[in-house]
Amino acid sequence: MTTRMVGEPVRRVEDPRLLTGAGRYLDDLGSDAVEVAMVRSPHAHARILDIDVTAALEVDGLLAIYIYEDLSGPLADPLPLLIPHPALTHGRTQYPLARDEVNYVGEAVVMVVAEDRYRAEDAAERIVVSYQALPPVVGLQAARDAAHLVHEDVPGNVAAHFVQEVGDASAALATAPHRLELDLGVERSAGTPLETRGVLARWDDDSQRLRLWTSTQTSTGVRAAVATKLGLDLGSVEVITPDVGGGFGVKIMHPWPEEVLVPMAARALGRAVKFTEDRREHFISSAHERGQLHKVEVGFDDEGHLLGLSVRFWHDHGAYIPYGLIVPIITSTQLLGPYKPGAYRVEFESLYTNTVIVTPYRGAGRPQAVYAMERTMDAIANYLGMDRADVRSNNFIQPDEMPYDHKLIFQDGRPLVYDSGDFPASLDKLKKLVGWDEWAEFKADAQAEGRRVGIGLACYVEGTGVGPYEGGHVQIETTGKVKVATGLTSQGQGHQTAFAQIVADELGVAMSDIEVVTGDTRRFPYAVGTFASRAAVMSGSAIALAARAARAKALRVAADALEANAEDLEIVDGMVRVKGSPGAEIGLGTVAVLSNPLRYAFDEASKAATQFAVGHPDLAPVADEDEPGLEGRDYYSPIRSTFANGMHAVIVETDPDTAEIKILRYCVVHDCGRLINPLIVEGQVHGGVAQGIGGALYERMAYDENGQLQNASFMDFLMPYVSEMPREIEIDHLETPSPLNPLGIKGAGEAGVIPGSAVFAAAISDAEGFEITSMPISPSELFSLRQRHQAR
Ligand code: MCN
Repeated sequence: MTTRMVGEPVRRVEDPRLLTGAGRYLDDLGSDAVEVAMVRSPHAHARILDIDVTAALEVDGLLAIYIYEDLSGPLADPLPLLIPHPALTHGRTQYPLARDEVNYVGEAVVMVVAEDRYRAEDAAERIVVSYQALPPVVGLQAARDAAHLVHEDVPGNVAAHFVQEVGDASAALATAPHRLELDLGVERSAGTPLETRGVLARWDDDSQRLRLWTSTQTSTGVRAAVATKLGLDLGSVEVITPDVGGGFGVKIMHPWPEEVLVPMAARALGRAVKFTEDRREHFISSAHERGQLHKVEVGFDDEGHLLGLSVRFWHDHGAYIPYGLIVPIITSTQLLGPYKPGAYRVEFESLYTNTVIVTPYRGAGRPQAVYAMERTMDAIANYLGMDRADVRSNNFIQPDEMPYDHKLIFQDGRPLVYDSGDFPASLDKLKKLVGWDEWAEFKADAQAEGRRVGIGLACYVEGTGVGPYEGGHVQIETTGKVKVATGLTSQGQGHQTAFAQIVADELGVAMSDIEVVTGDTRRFPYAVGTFASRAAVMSGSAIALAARAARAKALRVAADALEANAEDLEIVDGMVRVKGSPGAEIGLGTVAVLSNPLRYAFDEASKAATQFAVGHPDLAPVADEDEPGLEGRDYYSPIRSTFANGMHAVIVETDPDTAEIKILRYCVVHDCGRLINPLIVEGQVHGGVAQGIGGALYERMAYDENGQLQNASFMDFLMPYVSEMPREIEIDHLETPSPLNPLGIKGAGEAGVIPGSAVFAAAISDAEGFEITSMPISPSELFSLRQRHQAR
């Protein structure tokens, strides 16, 4: 009997290769390529007066210098605005090279191509750009004050203003027995993948085709953009994603300026051209996120039931908006978490600032949303003197209320309807795991020893598996091996393993006989991409459907060969056999040969199959409805997102003298529906929790008032190392399957990061006895807060 693979903690098949240094990342490719260096703006806001390249022309090995005036056709237009939204009334995107104005330090102004990077950098250094500095708008307060404008034609720096309301929140607030107001802030941060951005392009003059390798989360998006910008057919552009050393949302953007400029140069020069971003460039010219200020008003009754909730927030969108309003819209809808809010009004403004652009970073607006909502829950509990967990459970949507329609519009433009989840069961599990009911005793004992300890709890719901579609292709080879392809890309999520598990179950073949390819438009040309925790739901479902199609055909063909009914067949260990009839069997490889009208093969592995076919001269030809080959292709397109959920608790200890914040325990209860691979999901949760800890305690983009990023290196931008992580992240799973897809899956890739700021703010507040309202929080900030509270 073949063991079922879905649900098993299978070790990742990717790891032996990656862990032994055999991975092939972008910069490992193209040893023959000439290289690019970019001249970037040193000003946060300035007019370009002149670009003098004379001195650069003398650099030996220089091949080309491009400024805006060298761009023509669609390349001279601003980069596309992805995912437009009616509320985005003042969308502005950047030109591939700045035209007459720069709007953040790091904006690309000139591209230099030379025989190697050294010479490209030498030439770049000799280019003199004259600027007229303009007053920069740095930070949300400056953007709101609007003393200066980022874009002259955008009044008040307001790119978008959006309101959604269910019920009458003002009336509910006015009549509620109790009412609280909170001001809550989260600072700007960023995903910082170990591998920075990079792109390599080769132009083939004979076939007039472009081949592009790029470190991306969206290979098909890059292909579409490059084809459009260079005036090529989609079919003339191939995009291949090599190993990607992390993306975390940064590489969701498409195209980056370099992704269209490098192929342009490759075509013009007839040389392979490569760009590899350095670390400082990554900080100042890729993307950031998180910066938001929130004003919450909440009305509730004596048991803490929410009656009315009104949230206004301001979102720092940076200098341009390439990625629509995805982040603030996610905040505005996912803020509700597992709760029924009563009447709800949410309103946000997206504001331009003279800082790096904003695109979704793992969690995408949810860490801020959960922080705002969970701080509100804690405030209600403190006000009423209630247990923090009880206030939450009093407001939970109950399992028998699923599907639950919030009567709001979600980020994908569809109704915000939760499909599944059992929040009371999750909370019970978390309380048991962390010892919630024993906490008061633990805390009292610790306090008696002069220690400051605190516990925090935070709940979240996450829309995952967003559409519109993803596809899968499953091909059974004449060797009996199976090749699987899907168009989305992988950045370390273990897709090769998880997708192979799905196919192993659907086809009854060993995982070692399955090869999975992602992010290669030659293998699968249609796809959306890897973001929003969607790969498992979208490609996992599509691949399962494709495998089912391949299986159905295998059974049809084998039924002919075995003179049996297809319904009486099963596939076990790669053999199609008649149930209950030992000996009547045929290998899948043989079935693949039989599915090929030529019915002969030259390779050794297929010889036996050929003989089998020749020995059955009366075999029916490939049935009329079938195409030759043993393969299946299918697409999965959900009616709406499926909603994962989880709850985290952390116990911290703060040093009474130094205000150092130590993590004593970190507990997670997580529900991503049916688990394909618990080991991978736990790895994803661990990585996410690490980023959540970073967001809560360390990571922030420290801009000065001139818009210069002060910490654009790993020396200065603090991240949690293994030494800052808790010794263990304790995880318990709850599996409430999604009814929306064939495998009952919900996404898991972002979950770990989402409650980070909320849960730490709660725990530190509990330890200190005053409320934390701005994140991240460092020991020195905690120290100052203590002094301020003592002075009161
Ligand atoms: N999985 C599973 N069972 C489930 C759900 C998921 O076994 N019920 C597995 C999947 O098969 C997949 C992994 O968990 O191998 C994550 O699946 P999913 O939730 O579908 O998320 P995606 O694969 O779409 O990954 C995207 C998500 C996002 S949005 C960011 S950002 C992120 C993340 O994943 N960036 C990452 N995890 C990352 N992990 C690494 N190493 N590097 C990144 O850049």
